[in-house]
Amino acid sequence: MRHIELEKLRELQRNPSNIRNICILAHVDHGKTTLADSLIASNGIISNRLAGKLRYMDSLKEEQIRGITMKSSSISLFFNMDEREFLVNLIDSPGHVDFSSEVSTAVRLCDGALVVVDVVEGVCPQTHVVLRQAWLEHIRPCLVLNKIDRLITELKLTPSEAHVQIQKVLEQVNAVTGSLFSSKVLEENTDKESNCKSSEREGPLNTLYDWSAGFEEMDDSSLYFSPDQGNVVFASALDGWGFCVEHFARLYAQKTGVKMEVLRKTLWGDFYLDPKAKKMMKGAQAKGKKPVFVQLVLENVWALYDAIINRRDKDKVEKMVASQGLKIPTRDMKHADPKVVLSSICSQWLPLAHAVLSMVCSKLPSPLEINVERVERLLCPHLRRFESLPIETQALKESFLACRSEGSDVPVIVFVSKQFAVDVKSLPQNQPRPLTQDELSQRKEQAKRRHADRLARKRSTSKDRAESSSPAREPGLLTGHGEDVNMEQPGSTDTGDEDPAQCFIAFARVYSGTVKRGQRLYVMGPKYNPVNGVQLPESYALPECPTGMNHLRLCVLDDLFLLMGRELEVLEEVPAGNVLGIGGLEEHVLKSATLSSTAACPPFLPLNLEVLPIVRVAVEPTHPSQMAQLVRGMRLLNQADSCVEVLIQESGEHVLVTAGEVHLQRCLDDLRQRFAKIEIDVSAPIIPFRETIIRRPKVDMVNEDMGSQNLFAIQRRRGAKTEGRLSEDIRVEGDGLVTVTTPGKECTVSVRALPLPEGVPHLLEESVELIRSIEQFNSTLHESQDVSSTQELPENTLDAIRNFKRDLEDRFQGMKWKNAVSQICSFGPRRCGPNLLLNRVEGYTRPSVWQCIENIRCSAGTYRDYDNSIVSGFQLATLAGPICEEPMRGVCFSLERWETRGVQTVRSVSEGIAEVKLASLPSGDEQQSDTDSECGRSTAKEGGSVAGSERSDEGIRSDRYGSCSGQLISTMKDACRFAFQMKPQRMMAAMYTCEIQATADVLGKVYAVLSRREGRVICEEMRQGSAVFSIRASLPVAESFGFAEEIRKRTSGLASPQLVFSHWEVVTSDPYWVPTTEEEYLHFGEKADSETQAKKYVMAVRKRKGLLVEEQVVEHAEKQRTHARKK
Ligand SMILES: Nc1nc2c(ncn2[C@@H]2O[C@H](COP(=O)(O)OP(=O)(O)OP(=O)(O)O)[C@@H](O)[C@H]2O)c(=O)[nH]1
Ligand SMILES: [Mg+2]
Repeated sequence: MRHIELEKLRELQRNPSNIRNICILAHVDHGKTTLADSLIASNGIISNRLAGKLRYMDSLKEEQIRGITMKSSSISLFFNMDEREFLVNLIDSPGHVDFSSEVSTAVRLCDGALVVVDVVEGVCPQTHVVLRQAWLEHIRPCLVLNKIDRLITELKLTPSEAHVQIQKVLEQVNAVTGSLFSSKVLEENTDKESNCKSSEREGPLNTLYDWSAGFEEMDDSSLYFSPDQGNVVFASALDGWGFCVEHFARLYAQKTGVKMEVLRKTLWGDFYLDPKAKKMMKGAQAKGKKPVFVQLVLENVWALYDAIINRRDKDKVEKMVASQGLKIPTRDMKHADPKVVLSSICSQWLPLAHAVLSMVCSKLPSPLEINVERVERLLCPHLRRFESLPIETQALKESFLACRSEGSDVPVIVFVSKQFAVDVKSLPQNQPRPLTQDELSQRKEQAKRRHADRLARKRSTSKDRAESSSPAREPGLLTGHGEDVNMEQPGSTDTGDEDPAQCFIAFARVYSGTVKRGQRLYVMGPKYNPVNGVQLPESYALPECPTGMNHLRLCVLDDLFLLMGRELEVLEEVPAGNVLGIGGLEEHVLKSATLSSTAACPPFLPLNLEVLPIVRVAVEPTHPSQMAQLVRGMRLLNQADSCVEVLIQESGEHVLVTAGEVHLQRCLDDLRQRFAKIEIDVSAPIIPFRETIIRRPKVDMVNEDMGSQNLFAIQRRRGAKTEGRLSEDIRVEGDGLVTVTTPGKECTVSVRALPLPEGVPHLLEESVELIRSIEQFNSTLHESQDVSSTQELPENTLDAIRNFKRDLEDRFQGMKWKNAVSQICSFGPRRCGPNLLLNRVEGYTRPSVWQCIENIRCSAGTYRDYDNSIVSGFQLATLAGPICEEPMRGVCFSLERWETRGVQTVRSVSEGIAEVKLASLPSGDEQQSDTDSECGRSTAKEGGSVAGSERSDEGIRSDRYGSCSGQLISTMKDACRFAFQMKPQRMMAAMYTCEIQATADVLGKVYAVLSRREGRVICEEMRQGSAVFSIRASLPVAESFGFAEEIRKRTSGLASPQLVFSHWEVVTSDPYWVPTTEEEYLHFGEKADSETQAKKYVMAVRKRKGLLVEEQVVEHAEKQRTHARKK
């Protein structure tokens, strides 16, 4: 079986130049795990015959049942290439979109990647994603064009047709890489252009901007996949064969006499073989000749398949085997199953593992070749420049690049990308190990002695008792343990059940230094700032964790493991450049972390998780008494899964947020069986919605033009709807301006809600990081009295902010939005969301949010009193909208008036009739007179209103600062909510895009399922050379549960969709719609009880949240009774 000793692998770990850390990336089901099987079989860990069937890396039960990989796992392999011995740390990753985060964890630890593409399906959505991830992490990819056997047996293509298909797929993959490359060059050029003035940039700078400049300078030759460069393997992982063109070049160099170098360059491409001249000629396509690749390579493969699978021509097969000089065991040759014969021949003729591993070892970089750019990016927290880090931190770059393990001054740097749970019982130290000769003989001695003792005792005691006691002692004898062990056994299993029985192993890589068992290292929290760390005395000495240091802890590496797929091997130490497992970090690390022996090390750049968790469910134990187990289980689950989120909501519910349905299923199974080990009840998925407003629609529900009369009807309805909640302090004007006064009458605010122009919400969501930095900068400015003390943002962040501002300005066009960008006070909710608050108060020039990119700096004094309350009110309003308390999206609140009165007004309790005023006064009217005349209240005013930037009365501020500030928050919140309600409100549904591949005969069924679930087909195209249609559709998340299952059932498993969250979309129907026009009455009836989609969503959310639901009840129950009696 396994023919590589652990000792050998340990020895190889010490030579980083011969280590390759690689991962296998691909779209789901393109054959990653099958490929890994072949590579594992080459090390004798599994048998060749089982390779491709076992899927060794899918060690979880669910993975085997579902047939998809759900987590990334690593295995260390040995490979001997031209007398050089290599250690390949291979990580298999999942391709299903729900587990994309696992790909991120794998990619971070690697230097290279094998990108697998199914030649029939071509480039699929996840292929794009994984190529992008590899690109972002700066790791070098190689390509495996897999499932070539499908072209032969399934599609029945000729070698020439197959050649065209393979070429097309290769072009597709290169197109994706090309677009990644060009976007990077353009980005860098823009950077250069904006940094023209800063002298820090190296190299000559063009004053004239030239688009092509970057492309010429950058070397992209090694970027593309090209068989003649040796970075492409053609394979069938299932049948166990694969080759590079080099293999055939070597073969034909001997046979044809053409030089090997020439063959390698010409085997792939538009060349043909001139048999007379024995030369390779260019222009096969133009001259209608057979390309060399078809003639010398594909036709041979096709012939073999034909002979074995189609014709079952044993003689021909034997001849072919003999001509290649292969030695196939007769047992295999005579096997009834042609697939066995085929894989037996192919694995000798074109061994897949050899082709792939030689490509890996010759084309992919070793840890020594880690690129400078990657190191700087890893060490640099987001939006910081490497040069701005402390000198000690910058010096770490050298350690990274050198990847040294020895030396007292070499710092240890380790990155943990995730943690995974394993059974404590399965840990190597808890497993029985084979006994050594000495131990065996010792045990024999002991057994003999015990046996003699027992015989002696038997003789002395009565016969009966001796007989009854002997069976109980027998097992003790067999296992070689004494009687004590037998006594202990039941007890130990009991504690095993009570025990957590799960422990965490960190999936990590050593970037510098050597880690040792029992070593103490610092754990850098994500917010740790190395600036504080460098001031520590004796940074390498690792004393007790310094007190008062935030985000820095100390941990002990209890155990080190070599990851061998399903197994672990104990290691004493691991040198730089290796992937390893670390035990005993669960107390210190949540999901990912940076460990180091020096406090100067910054936390690494956070993992770039491609998917956002979106599907949420509430869970509770079936037996309420088991709450504690559930809480513990959820905590463990959170630690074990890089993408899951675990929350406790205000309502006390325990909520699990996952990336998709499959992920959810897996998390729930894990919770039930591994972490909580209790029965749990799961709620229906909680689907996120957003609330928004739109421009007034021009047509009604029956597509009739809306007249002014209709408009009035809507307004009246709105008025009636909100009347119950209005108090005397609220006034509404015809154009949607809402004025609200605080209960204490100190402040009055007027707010108008406007829908944001198209594209703005998306831009705001995309720029969350920038907005956070802007807000952070402004809040430090706001708080500090001394403006000069604030820290400046780095230059590239400032550039990004400038671009962001410019983009916003471009989108805010028209008179309505004049100066809007400079009037922004805040983004919300949570100060970084897709809604805006504008300050349009006359006479109050609020310090701009753009202060970081402007030269003007304003300190706390320049803000008006209670400015914070206004912003907080806006934040609260946007966090939960009035339709069903879901967050708002795409709403702009414009604060148009804000008045602070001098003295508190006295209010007579008896008078206070709620009244809504519609369209009677222009918005510019004097606030004070409105209030008086409209509400008809007697109010005693002293001092009158103090508008604009004038400051309020000192006395009031000192007396009522606390309560007024609070009141203003809720007043502002109400004002925003009412302003929102004055506009046509809509729900926004989260949308998935799904790609479905289906054959023509099941296309109709796919469409039927899509339309029943409110899905919309975006595009549909037929894949060239096959009868497969590729459909892209968008589908509301709310309708997606069970969708994949339904599609699979209806199409008998022929189509399976991948759902990826794409965007938010406005649900066109009005949730509050009631018929108003004659046509609508005619069409929908007086009660209009046919529920709109939006209303359905709103009701579901409100019901879930325990809010007021206007449900239709049976009005005339007796009628039904009569009806029943008649029957
Ligand atoms: N015909 C053919 N089928 C293959 C080949 N390689 C893999 N398969 C099949 O494709 C299916 C998926 O293979 P896996 O290896 O599990 O794919 P994967 O990429 O690991 O899938 P995920 O991990 O779920 O993303 C299995 O049924 C394999 O038998 C191949 O070369 N030819
Ligand atoms: Mg897999």
